[in-house]
Amino acid sequence: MSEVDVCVVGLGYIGLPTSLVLATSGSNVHGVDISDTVVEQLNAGQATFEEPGLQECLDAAIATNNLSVSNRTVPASTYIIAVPTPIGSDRSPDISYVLAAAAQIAVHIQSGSLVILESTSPVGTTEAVAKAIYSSRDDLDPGDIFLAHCPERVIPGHMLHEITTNDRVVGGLSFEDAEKAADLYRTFCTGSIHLTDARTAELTKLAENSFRDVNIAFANELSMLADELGVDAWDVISLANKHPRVNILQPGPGVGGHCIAVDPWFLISSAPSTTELIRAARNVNDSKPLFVNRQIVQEVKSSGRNSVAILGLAFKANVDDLRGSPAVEIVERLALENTDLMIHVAEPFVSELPERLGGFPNVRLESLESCLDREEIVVLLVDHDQFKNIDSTVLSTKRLIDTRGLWRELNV
Ligand code: SAJ
Repeated sequence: MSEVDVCVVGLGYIGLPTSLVLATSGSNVHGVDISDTVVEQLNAGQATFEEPGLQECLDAAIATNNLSVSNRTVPASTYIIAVPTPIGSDRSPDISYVLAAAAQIAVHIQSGSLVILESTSPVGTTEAVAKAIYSSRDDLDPGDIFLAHCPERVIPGHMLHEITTNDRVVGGLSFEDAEKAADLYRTFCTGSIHLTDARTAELTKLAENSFRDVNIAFANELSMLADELGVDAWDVISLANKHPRVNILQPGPGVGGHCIAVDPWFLISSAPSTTELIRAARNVNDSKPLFVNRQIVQEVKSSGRNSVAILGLAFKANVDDLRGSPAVEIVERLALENTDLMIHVAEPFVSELPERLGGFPNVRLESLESCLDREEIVVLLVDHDQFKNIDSTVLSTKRLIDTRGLWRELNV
């Protein structure tokens, strides 16, 4: 392979698709990941997670000869940091992976290099990356390199479409930095590129995800309120949404994944006394799994049964991602607090139970058919397409807890 144009650090849910679309759009890309399994799998031509079109895009990138993958950063004209930014046990942001990536690329950087931070980050992180690079390189003067934050915006399930079509916000440490980064995105993105400064871009991304969290919290609170008042929440939402200026989101068993449930904490942590609404929304969404647990236990008691079927473990529909999933949390609590209850789980996107559930003797992963054949109580936690197609005559014989309102549409 000839000289590397872009070195992407972190080949997870964002770094991998970004590397692939860059490679298929003509850039020479070197992808870097600390996981040997990820590197081996990609070098063997296999996509590392379930996402529509990802395998085909990997095949296409390999065919261009524009893609290489290893666990070491290499010299390149542009570096993209796409590593995780989790929260710690005290819910404060942990940017150590970003700073570690900055240290890795700092050794290769030259005057005129472009560094882009894609990871969702607390306000001020792009400046911290600049500081980390310059403090380890006495030979570079501030302004010698271009630095920008270009937060990712893709939604799992539609990543490859959104990565090339969504508008992007590019925030530079200077206007020139933003312009330089925007040029790279223009090579593969047909959406508009909006230039701003790095801090504005950081806060914009956190505002987007917090906005969604607050709106889902409203739907979740409404669903609990409707339950208390004996009204169907989905009827209310569907009727309220007929108003031209109302658009209530969908309630569920809680908010999962590693973005919507995490990013609001970056804001709360930065400005604890100015983020009351954002914190309240987090608390509402975090309380929803407990509410569902109580519903299940109540149904078990009133039925006199000692087993249930749980449909879905993923954090949302049609993905294989179990990270931060409220469904996993619900099953774990149920198993832990009800040792006499047998829990049969159907999750078509996984072949084994996640570590958190694997140790429970009363939790078993089964096929959907066997769960439905055997169980009277059926709890829907994820609205996967497979669950939409269950025969309504089968469902009509069950005691149902439908946390997503999926079967309501089937008029069961
Ligand atoms: N959820 C509901 N009700 C809804 C919508 C979602 O309960 O009406 C739940 C889902 O089931 C899931 C969680 O919320 O548990 C989050 O799912 P999501 O589809 O809202 O979002 P993510 O986490 O898959 O992706 C979000 C997106 N952000 C926004 O829509 C503002 C995506 O564009 C971001 O790129 C992504 O976060 C990210 O990585 O930041």
